[in-house]
Amino acid sequence: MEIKKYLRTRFFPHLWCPGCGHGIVLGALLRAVDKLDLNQNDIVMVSGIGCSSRISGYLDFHTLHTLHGRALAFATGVKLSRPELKLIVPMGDGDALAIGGNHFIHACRRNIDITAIVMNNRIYGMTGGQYSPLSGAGTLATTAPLGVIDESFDVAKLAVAAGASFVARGTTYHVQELTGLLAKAMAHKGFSVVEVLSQCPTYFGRKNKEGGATDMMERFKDKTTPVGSKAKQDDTSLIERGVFMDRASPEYCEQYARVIERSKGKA
Ligand SMILES: Cc1ncc(C[n+]2csc(CCOP(=O)(O)OP(=O)(O)O)c2C)c(N)n1
Ligand code: SF4
Repeated sequence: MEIKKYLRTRFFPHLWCPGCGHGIVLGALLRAVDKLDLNQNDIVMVSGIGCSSRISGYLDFHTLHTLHGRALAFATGVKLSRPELKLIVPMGDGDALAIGGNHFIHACRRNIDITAIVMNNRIYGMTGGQYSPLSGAGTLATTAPLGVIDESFDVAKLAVAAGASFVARGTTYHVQELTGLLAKAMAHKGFSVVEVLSQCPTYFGRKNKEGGATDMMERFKDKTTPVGSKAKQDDTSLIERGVFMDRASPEYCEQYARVIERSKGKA
């Protein structure tokens, strides 16, 4: 794969810390785009604010770097006005599920044809390590030096319950699997969500004494298991990877086009 054609190399070196998982997600995403043979001029990437959201700056697609938590709202507008384009929205766990939680749920419910990538490093990386909705009780963060008391939740289950028609989870350790999941998500018609367990060694790793980037990735290997595996029955604390939902369901822009047709009929 000729990776450079997808990159805006003039913006390099990138701002990610050494060992950050977000660059691995970028690599997997590009391999998925290449695998599907998508035309980069047909791709619109919309992002909010965060280390994860910086992905849009480095890629030579049509890109919009918008407001923290509002990427899905902007992407919905783009998709409704140009339904033929492929929309990808990379978000951090804070971006997608704290300030942007409302937009996330409603994008799932509408089943609009957008691929949302939730890069879950369990922390607000860009702003200095504040705890996020996915940090989890008992973890440490700059805003919780004595331990987080808020419980986290399962993004994949939330997405399924809210109506997303494709939902998957991968990690930065299982990079080939991640490429496959991202390709499936982008090929899917409807709202697709891929949660990626990604490491922030600078804040989450350091605060929680998880070691360096490679130790954190080893943990993704040890603490996850393919969906439906026997290992999960034996150890319920394991986090499942793979596809949780993949179903055909009416897509929002197509439904909206029918409403327009009906309105013309009435006129
Ligand atoms: C409306 C608004 N509120 C707060 C911020 C500050 N802010 C920027 S990025 C961010 C959180 C970043 O965390 P996350 O979305 O999880 O992404 P990461 O940096 O960890 O990849 C916050 C709170 C902002 N830019 N705009
Ligand atoms: S602060 Fe964390 S999320 Fe942000 S670039 Fe550094 S390692 Fe990555």
